[in-house]
Amino acid sequence: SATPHPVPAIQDKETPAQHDARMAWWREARFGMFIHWGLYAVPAGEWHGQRTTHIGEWIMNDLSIPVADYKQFATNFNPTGFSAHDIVALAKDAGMKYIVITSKHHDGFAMFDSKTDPFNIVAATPFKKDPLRELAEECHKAGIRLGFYYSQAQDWTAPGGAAAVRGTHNKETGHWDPAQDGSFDDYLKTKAIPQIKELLSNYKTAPDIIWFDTPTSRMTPERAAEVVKVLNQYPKLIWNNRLGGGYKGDTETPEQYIPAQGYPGRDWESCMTINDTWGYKSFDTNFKSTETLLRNLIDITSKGGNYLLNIGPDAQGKVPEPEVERLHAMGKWLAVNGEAVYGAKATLFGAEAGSFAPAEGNAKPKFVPAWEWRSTTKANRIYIHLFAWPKGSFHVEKVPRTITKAYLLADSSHKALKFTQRDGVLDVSLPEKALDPIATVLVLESK
Ligand code: FHN
Repeated sequence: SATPHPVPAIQDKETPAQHDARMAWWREARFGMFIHWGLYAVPAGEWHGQRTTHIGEWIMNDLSIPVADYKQFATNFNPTGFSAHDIVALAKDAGMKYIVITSKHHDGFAMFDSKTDPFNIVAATPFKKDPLRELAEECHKAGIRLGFYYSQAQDWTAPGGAAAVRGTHNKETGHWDPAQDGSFDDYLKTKAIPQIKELLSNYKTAPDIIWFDTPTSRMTPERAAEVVKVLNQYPKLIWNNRLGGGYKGDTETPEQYIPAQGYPGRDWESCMTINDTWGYKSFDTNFKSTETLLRNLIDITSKGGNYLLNIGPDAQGKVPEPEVERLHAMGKWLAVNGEAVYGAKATLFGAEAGSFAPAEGNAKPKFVPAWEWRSTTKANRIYIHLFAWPKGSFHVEKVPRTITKAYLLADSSHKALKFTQRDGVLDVSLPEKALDPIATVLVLESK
């Protein structure tokens, strides 16, 4: 059995029923918006004529930008195009139920009004406003849940936050400038923990999620326990598995892939980018198609997880248009077919059912969209999300329920389709053409 934590977390103390109650809204939600927005939007992937080949928010580490130079970006950060109202409206229109935004990424720059450290958007920029406050208010009005991403174990501009061997340019921990020297414990005590407290108490309502990123070996059980003491004061808070120190948190967080079997018995959320970067990069135009994004959402839901899909606003605070377009298109599909996603549970046919080419292994980062269909489940309904349209009829075996009616969700009259079911083998007659080329949902009702 696991070693007991120095300080028990909420997950160690609550009953299964209390845990289910705390996770209920999150399990219902299925689809959330990740926002990577910070000072790295100013260089937008390029510094002194050099383009980073890595993700945009890592530019400081990737190009070994000295702390003082990086901090200079703040004097040019004036995102007057940012509208919390528009971003929340975009999330809502896309059918997303929650937002998780970077309050402080590895670069150490706080995107909120922090009294702890002046390296923040209110104190260090001409903008002078707190976008997280605006976001908190707009989310509250719109009924969208809000989470704050916080990089607790790595901070490249705070002394001690980027601790590694001096002089080693280490891509994982980042340490290349004497200004980064210092004690990790001091960093935790004087910056990370006070800022986490601020995030939990600055606004009218406490956030619904703290999304930690990402543990290093320095985040020992004893150090993590100091953070847990703070989290324990917020009994409704959901937090992920990236705190460190052996704390498992509430959610598994596969990044940029869909685990082939999901995580039976654990809540989980795949976070993914729309192009190839989290933080804005002016020259990354490798946007995934709406088809891929929507089928990712369906695939994830069919395995019992949530999809946290990222947008990367630019230095003006504007969301790149190709991202906006795709989110609107997803929302259009969800407006018709959302019933088969929100609150839906994993497939009854096994995670690989419907695959032409089953995804391999948990760690496989590549998305293989060669499927015929995916399935999600509710109490009296099985949903078959058809990606490829079968000729004449849909055939499936081992149906574990007695079906009483079959129809297409996108057919507003819910006209009954003819079907036969014998020994669990079901055949449903289909119209000639799919109602939606990306995914047409066949509903199988049972008593
Ligand atoms: O290093 C970060 C990365 O920049 C990004 O924030 C992702 C999002 O999950 N997480 C980290 C790597 O795990």
